[in-house]
Amino acid sequence: MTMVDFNEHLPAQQILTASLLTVNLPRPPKRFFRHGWQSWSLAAWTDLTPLPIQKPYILHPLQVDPVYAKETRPHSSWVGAVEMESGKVLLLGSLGLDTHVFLKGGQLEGKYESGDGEWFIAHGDEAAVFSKYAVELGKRFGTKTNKPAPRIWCSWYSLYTAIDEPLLFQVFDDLGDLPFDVLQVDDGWQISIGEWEANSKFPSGMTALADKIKSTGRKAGLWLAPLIAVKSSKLFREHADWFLRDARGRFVSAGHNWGEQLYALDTTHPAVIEWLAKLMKQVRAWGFDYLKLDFLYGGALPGKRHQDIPREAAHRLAMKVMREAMGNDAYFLACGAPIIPSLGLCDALRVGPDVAGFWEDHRDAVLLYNPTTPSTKNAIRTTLNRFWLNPLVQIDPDVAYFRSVECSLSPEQKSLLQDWALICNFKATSDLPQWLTKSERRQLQDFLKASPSIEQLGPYIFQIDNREVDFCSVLPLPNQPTGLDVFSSKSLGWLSNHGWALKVHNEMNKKAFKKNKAAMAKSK
Ligand code: 9PG
Repeated sequence: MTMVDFNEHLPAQQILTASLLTVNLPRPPKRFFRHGWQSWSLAAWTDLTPLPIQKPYILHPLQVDPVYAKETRPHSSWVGAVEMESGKVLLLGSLGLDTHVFLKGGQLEGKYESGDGEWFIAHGDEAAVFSKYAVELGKRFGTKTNKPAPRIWCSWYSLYTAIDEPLLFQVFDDLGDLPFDVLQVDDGWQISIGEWEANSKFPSGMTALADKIKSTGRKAGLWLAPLIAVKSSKLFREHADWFLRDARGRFVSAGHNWGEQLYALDTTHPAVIEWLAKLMKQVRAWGFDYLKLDFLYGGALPGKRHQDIPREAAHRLAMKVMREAMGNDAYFLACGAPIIPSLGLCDALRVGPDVAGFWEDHRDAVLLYNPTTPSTKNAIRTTLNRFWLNPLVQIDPDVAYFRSVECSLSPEQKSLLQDWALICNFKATSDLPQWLTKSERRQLQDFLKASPSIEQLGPYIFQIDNREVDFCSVLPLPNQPTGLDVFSSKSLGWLSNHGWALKVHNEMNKKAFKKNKAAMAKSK
């Protein structure tokens, strides 16, 4: 174990090699910076009181690092920081994979899951220490690719899984001259999670879908979740031996979604590597040049692998194989992905949870204490706290909303989200052209064409051209339940841990998606 004291002799920045590194703090800090493991996991400054364990537990593999999901002391993936009384920040960040940082009493502790590796320690101004950390990460993992950030229309946040060929073809036509570079088809086109072929809602097939998009003068984009599968898929039925198991031989859970249990591929298995490469080539051959690869945490879950390598190295292996197979000329957006192990291997990285047509959901925020589920506040909060990753990868804050249909965001909340997209320089929306009023369509048009000058004035305040925008309203974490909510929280926590309850919830969601679709047909 290596130990350093945080006192006046500690260099402003240094790199040490250790498997376990402890920094002794002279006084208890004011705040702790925690950085969630993957795209959707929370990144935020928090106080030092134990954080409630987010619910439902059944979703831990899909929302946080399952290894540390039940740790209530302040802790963080790869990098943690403390703010001292003086306002100065001490950052402890690893320059390797499979690492975790804890605040234990008066000590900041960094730990490699196996072996040892480098640690970066710096103190000073918050912005300066994070930017120096990013420089060191960049040297080891790579920095931003020099592709221009495309402007994307994505089918998810309006139609969800209720997409089909006639509907999408209609949308693509109706987008008219809106200056999008990519039209991206999201979840809902595939036979199942694991079977990446067109389902019966796309009778003309995937090449026809890509061709239709290309005929509008844009690039075709496609969503896939290549590292996970459901048990009912052909992939799982035919190749159960390709899936990740624990030391006792049981399949490792990759969480629960679409009303089904998810499983993860063992990306060190030679047949899996071959399959992944073939899939990427297939998708390119169909004509898709923009790939949103999602649920990528599946490659880094803990388990016993065919090749005995650390879990995040296994994730990088899968990322490399997919990147190489799709070719460097494809645009690769990684989503639901462990953050540091994805650097240098993708063009863009989702750095927060999903946005939604609402600000915050009381059930998820307060009753389940879950900051990773879709909500505009959750999305801006986590992405703001990951803005320091900007020099390393194109950061994706998720889509912005311009519509009033199927959206309860206030005009101020919508502007905040749009401004945040301008700052991140990642412009996307799912708004259906049919849903936009004339003035909303004009706003979208202006947004897509804009290239404002951006200056960061403070951790959460930016200047966009001559406007100052303050994002502090997204920062507060939900209050813990009180009164009747304590009871509701307990019962909901219990209920939501059951697969059948999530299945019922999924069916209700699907109904709502179909309602959206019907609303669209009516608005024609
Ligand atoms: C398609 C979607 C969209 C979206 C992705 C991802 O349970 N969860 O916590 C959870 C979080 C995000 C999520 C799905 C489930 O969404 O981020 O943009 O592509 O998949 O299914």
